[in-house]
Amino acid sequence: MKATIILLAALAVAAASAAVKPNYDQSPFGVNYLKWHYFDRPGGLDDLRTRMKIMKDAGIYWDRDGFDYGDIHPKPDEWKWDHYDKCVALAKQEGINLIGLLLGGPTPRDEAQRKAYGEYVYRVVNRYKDTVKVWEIWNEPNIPSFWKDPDVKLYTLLVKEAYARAKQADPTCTVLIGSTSGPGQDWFNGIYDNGGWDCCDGISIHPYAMAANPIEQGLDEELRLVKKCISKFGTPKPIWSTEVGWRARTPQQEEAQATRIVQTYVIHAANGVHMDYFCMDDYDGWGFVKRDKPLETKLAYGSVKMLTDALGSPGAVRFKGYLRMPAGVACYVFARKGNDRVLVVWSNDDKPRSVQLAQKTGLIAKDILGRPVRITGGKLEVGQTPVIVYGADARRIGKVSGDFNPYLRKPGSNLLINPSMDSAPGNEPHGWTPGRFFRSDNKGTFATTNDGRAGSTCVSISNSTSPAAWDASPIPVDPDKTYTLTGWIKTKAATGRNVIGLFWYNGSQWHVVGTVCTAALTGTHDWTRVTVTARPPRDAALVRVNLISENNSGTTWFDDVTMTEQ
Ligand SMILES: [Ca+2]
Repeated sequence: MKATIILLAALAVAAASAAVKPNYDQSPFGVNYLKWHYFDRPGGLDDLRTRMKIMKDAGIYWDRDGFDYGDIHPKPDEWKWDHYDKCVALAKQEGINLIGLLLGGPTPRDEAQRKAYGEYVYRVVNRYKDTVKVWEIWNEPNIPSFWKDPDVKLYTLLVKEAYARAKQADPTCTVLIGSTSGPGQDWFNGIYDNGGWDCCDGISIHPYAMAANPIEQGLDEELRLVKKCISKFGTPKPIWSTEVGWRARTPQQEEAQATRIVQTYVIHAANGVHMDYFCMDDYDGWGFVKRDKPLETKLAYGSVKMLTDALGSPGAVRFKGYLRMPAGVACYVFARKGNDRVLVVWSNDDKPRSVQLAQKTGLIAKDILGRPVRITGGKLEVGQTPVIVYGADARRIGKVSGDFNPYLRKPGSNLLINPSMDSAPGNEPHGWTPGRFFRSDNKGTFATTNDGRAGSTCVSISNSTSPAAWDASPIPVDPDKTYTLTGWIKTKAATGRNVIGLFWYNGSQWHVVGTVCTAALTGTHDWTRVTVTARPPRDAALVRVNLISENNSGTTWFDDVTMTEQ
């Protein structure tokens, strides 16, 4: 979703026989990006080495970085390698694994441009094949920020060309395709429909959230739905999240950012998905390193280090399952040596909850900011900030199972965030926004009032033009399931169109791929229940519930909305 990634460059070498063997392990922790293009100056490589050490100190051994087409091939007869040679050689020496992002030049629209891109892919992969084994074809081609007028047919043609040329250079490399802004099911369906599915070894996605945190985002469900989508294409292929992140622009936001980053890494690890955090630098508030010399970090840096220490990095993370917890608590179990286990526990919201573990002794707990957490007789209190529990023993902690994943949807449960609207800090209901995502659609008077059902909080729209709607946080949806939307509407001298609707979005949320609405109300009515049931279109990845009041010269109130999955 990042509209502005500045990309870089990189590559390299063949001659570093004395170098440390690259660490091509299965560590799932990565970052974007070391910004190699900043280091093409005296002393620059030493700075880059410093940054690699900072990364590794946090237990992160993967860097996703750009091998910029324009830098490497500035003129028809010129190929410039020196800078990338040095950077890749350094990564090799330092044991940093690279994901090479192959991006740059004009959007390839014709055969000549595709062939030219293919030649660049061949040359880059061939030059660095001893060091760089994972390559990604373009960045976020499903949004106009990176690919003018996104067109999955054209992208698939590019993938076919690039895959053939990459494999010609290095049959053992891994080629990732997609690189979608958002979960991208529509994009992968399109690649499959256009015959490109065989031209990849894995897919990449950028599951940035438009929600408050990964729990409200439904990140666990989102990853499982992407997996389900591509499982229909045949041979299973791995998913890599090559960009995802959370901002903290002030010190007061840093604990929440650290929490979200750790939860995001843990949820990815539990789903077997590699993840590159965007980004190590504090670009626009996203990162966790403010400055490298002298090192100044945000809280998330220490939290990530604690997590990678606990889970083991470098090396594969061994997720074993979940412990059964009280409602609102998640507990992930990871294996260390032998029967040694480490638990990561958190409460879904800011309500602290009591947890009683089956193992009563030998446990030590700390939260991810390093603060000790009291644990007595296996009992502890957990809040939103994740707690790491050390000293767990596989033989004493009780049953560990995938069935205890707290984010598995239960039939009939309400999937919406703050459906009653009663949580309204700052006098706007949490999870609800006036106006539609990516458009304004807020022409009218939008209010949060105490006119709700039984005197509770609700929202209203008056004196609206068309279009006008309250928009809910997006929720991941499964096109194989059916959804029932129910809500309550009250009207006073209402005109126009007053309904509640489901807006199905594609993964990037740049396109509404379908809508369905309840029956409409006009005139004056006390609270009236409205409902509609529908199945999402195949390309839907997310749904936003909209509370709609268009061309209304009166007032319409909305409250108590539910959306369930069947
Ligand atoms: Ca309410």
